[in-house]
Amino acid sequence: MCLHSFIYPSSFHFILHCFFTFFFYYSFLNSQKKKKKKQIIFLLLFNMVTVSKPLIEQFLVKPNTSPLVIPDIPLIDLSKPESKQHLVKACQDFGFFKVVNHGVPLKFINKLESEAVNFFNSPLATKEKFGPPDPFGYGNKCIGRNGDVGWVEYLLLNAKPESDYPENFQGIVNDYVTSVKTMACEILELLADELKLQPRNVFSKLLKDEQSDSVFRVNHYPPCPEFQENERNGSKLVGFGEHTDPQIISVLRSNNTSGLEISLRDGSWMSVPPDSESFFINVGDSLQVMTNGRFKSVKHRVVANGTKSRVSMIYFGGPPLSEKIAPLPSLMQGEEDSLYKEFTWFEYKKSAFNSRLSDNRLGLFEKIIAS
Ligand SMILES: O=C(O)CCC(=O)C(=O)O
Repeated sequence: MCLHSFIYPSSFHFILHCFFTFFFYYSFLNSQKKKKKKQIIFLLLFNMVTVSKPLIEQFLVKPNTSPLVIPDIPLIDLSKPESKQHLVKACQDFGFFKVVNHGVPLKFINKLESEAVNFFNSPLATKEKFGPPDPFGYGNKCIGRNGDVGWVEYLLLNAKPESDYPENFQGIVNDYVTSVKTMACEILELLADELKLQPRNVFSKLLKDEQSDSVFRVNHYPPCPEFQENERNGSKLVGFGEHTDPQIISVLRSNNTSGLEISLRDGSWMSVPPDSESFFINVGDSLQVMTNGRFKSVKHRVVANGTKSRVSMIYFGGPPLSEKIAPLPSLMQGEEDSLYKEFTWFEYKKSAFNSRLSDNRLGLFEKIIAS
């Protein structure tokens, strides 16, 4: 797919746009005096050079350092009794892991993926009927409302059962989300067990609550052949800029196209090999706070590529808006101080929505502890 076809529904629309733009400038020029005409032509030429070159450049980032030693992504088999210990270790060390034997039926995954592919293959005008996202709906290249862009189109949906979805997604999203949420709750309960927290649903009840503010997102990163030229210069094409997820836990599944990268403690970026039969789990900011920093909310990003399309679906398990997010007292040892000021999920979400993707969103809620 070339640049203009990702922006315009068809080449015809692109040509029509060029024609009217040319006509507009031509009539405008004819209405000006000779000296002014020269200035305008100069400005136009200048703009043509700077505007035609940089479209792709808005989406490029220079690669950061790669890890010296590439660690293994923790792999957790949910059918094994010892998975609890591994889960806690993975949340502490990486804030990220892969799960197998997850119990989510393959047919739910496949149905949703094929419906997502149909949706993203439909004409732009059809997709735009579901946009712009407010906060739910179809979005294209603009992520959030603070100027973040990525080589991605997406559907952001409410994860509550019976929400209003594009017609072909009805039922299919519910089946998938219900099943993935069950897995997320099981993981959260195993974590609570291993941390000796009572009751064991201390985290999972927030996702199970009727008022849980959970969302579901399907992302499509189209291939971008124009990018291959830049790839040779060592740049990367941003699909989804670096960020942490604000919620409690995120459950990600993608097709077999790579692109996801996680940030390691030394600041390097590690590419996560895709695996369409497993799920990847991210610790979110809220879980980091509830564990007073024991679990790490993982910084991650997606790089798109020149030839293959990536489709990912992510369930973001969040608490009710009124929920106070604070370190669990039963986890605090001795004189341990809370690292965070108190806030509700509503306050944190609002603050996150007003920030850029890469901002340190939790920074605003950290306490400065006198030593
Ligand atoms: O598409 C992906 O693989 C991850 C996207 C992501 O991080 C997000 O939607 O928050």
